Amino acid sequence: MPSLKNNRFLKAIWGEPIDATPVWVMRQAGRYLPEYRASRAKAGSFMALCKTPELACEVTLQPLRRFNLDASIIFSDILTIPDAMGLGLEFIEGKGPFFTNPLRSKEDIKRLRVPDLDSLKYVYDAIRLVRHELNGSVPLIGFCGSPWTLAAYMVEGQSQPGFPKLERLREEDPALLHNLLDILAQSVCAHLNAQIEAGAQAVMLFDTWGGMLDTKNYETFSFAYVQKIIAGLKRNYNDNKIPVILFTKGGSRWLELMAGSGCDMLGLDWEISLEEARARVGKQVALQGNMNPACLLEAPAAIRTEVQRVMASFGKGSGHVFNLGHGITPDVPPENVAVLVEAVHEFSKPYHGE
Ligand code: 1CP
Repeated sequence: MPSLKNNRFLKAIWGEPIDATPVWVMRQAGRYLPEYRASRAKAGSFMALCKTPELACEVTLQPLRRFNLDASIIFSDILTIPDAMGLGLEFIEGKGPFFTNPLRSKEDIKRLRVPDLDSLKYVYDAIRLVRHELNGSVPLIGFCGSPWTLAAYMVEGQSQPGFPKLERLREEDPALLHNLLDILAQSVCAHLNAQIEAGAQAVMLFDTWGGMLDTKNYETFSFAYVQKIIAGLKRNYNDNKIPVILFTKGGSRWLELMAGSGCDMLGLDWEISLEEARARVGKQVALQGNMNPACLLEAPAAIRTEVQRVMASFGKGSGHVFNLGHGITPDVPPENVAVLVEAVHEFSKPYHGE
């Protein structure tokens, strides 16, 4: 294992003894932090923030300066891959991501190629900078979207409830969709491996929209590609074991299947209790999650109670990384994140040791 001053996160994934449960927060660098909003304003746009390694490094470190977090995650976005494929990513205030050149025809899909990794060099440069700045304090997580989730945005052009254009493509031309998913799986695998080479000490796959599928279609259109990606990752790099985290929003129906994907930890939303998840797969993989992000809008006492409930649900021993069940929302007061992080460390002590 790498020599880190705080190694709780990696130890928890490998099921090794720890003194307290590690915690980080999905989207921990984001709009709920005033210093993030200032950096974004300075950059001029979300994409400029992503593509300027010094600024991406700065916003990655912002939550770590405020809170006693046990892991960092590189500031970037899952949609940088489609941007590198030529789809032209933009973010509209209040509307979210959209592509100026979405996939509108068979030819658009047939023309796609695995992007030259040079066009994503800004991500690797940011990772190298963050590793330097962290100086071994906590590990750095790299990430990507799953092929299914990336395809959803690329076909739709933007976020759209139910992703109707993607669903139509899946029903009318599944072979063409498989072409797209295959190119994306190769791209995701290459991008994650390049992040590992640049210094990412764990990698996480976000399958935010996998849960919209039924079981058969999930296996065919999402899981099959996730499995291929995991099989192609550099799991041993420079004598370090690089753990893989798989997060599928709405995926608790498929815990056993996902635990067999080759991943080392499953990220869970709050649909399922950690107790049930641990009973179903606990020996095979570690678990990450799963407090409802809405709890962070409540009073400190309520947050502390909920932290205790989530921790009691997992129970004693290593193998749990505390997190939210989905990203933190922009309306959360930053002080509440401090309450969460301190509560996890404080209340988890009795769950570890003799
Ligand atoms: O306006 C802003 O400043 C942009 C808000 C924002 C942020 C802070 C976006 C736009 N992306 C990000 C960063 C980001 N995105 C991270 C950074 C690391 C961290 O601190 O955790 C990560 C891991 C992501 C991943 C991401 N982007 C996902 C998967 C995770 C999830 O939340 O489900 C998805 C689906 C996206 C797409 C995306 N990018 C941004 C938004 C608002 C969205 C979601 C759009 C939608 O609702 O469909």
